[in-house]
Amino acid sequence: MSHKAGFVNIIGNPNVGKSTLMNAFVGEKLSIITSKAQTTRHRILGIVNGEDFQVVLSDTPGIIKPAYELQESMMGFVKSAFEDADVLIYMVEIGEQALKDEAFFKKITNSKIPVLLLLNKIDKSDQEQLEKQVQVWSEKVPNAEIYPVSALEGFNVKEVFNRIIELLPDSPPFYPKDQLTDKPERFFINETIREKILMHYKKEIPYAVEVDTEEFFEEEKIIRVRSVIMVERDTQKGIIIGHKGSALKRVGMEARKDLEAFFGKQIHIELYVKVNKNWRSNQNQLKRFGYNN
Ligand SMILES: Nc1nc2c(ncn2[C@@H]2O[C@H](COP(=O)(O)OP(=O)(O)OP(=O)(O)O)[C@@H](O)[C@H]2O)c(=O)[nH]1
Ligand SMILES: [Mg+2]
Repeated sequence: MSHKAGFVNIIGNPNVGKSTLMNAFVGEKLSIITSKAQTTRHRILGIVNGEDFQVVLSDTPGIIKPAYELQESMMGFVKSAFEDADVLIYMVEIGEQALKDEAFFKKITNSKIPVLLLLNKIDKSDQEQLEKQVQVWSEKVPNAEIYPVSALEGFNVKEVFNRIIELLPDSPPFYPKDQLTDKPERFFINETIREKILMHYKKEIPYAVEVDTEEFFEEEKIIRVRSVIMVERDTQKGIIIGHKGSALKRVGMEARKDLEAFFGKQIHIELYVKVNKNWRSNQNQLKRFGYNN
């Protein structure tokens, strides 16, 4: 029996729904999703296994012009996703403008590998607008196959997945068939906590935050973790903690709820906040948090 396998890498502007799509393909909440741009900071693998196929999806950060080291590193992940893709998914949302980064856009339009351009969030659009948009994008990216989708509502997701399988090369699997992702448990703890911070804090705060799980003990019935929320300044620390610790408590409670569902086990999270001045611009700190590429 023949077996197909390959890398399918999802790229596009911030906030267009890349992570929502990956989670829909995998059927698990591997990537965090929020209404804010730059939610995803890493390249995250989501592996979908079948008897005769293995699709290795990559969710990547939204493409931006980097302003500091962290963002440089995020764009490094995007770059790497161009290098090993067997199929490229370029996701755009209804009504958006093209990528601000010309070089990345050229890589898509000059791509030698198949490009699926997914026009997302069509649940927010009507037939007339949709037809116009398909026209616009087929001119901008003539080498792509265009699919209107709703990652949120699952519209056309299955059809796109079937097309991906058709396009994959014959190959043995790259990962064990029971593997779902390349990231360790701690990563999902960090990300879930960061998702709550993106949801509950305004302006610059979520962008100044990094989460690091320093301790992870798995017992038979419970997982005990100790995670530190890093901020860049003292004032940010006070905001994260909130009045009598109420804001921090909410983050911990909500993260615990999600993580208990994810791991299928009781979780105890100890959270604390630490100032780590300018970690976003510090190469050594970034390396420590997994932004070395
Ligand atoms: N209406 C609608 N909203 C969607 C759809 N797909 C995603 N969204 C919403 O769009 C927002 C961004 O979704 P994400 O999946 O986090 O987007 P992303 O491209 O991964 O964003 P970054 O990681 O910041 O680059 C969230 O509020 C999603 O719920 C869709 O098909 N329809
Ligand atoms: Mg994302």
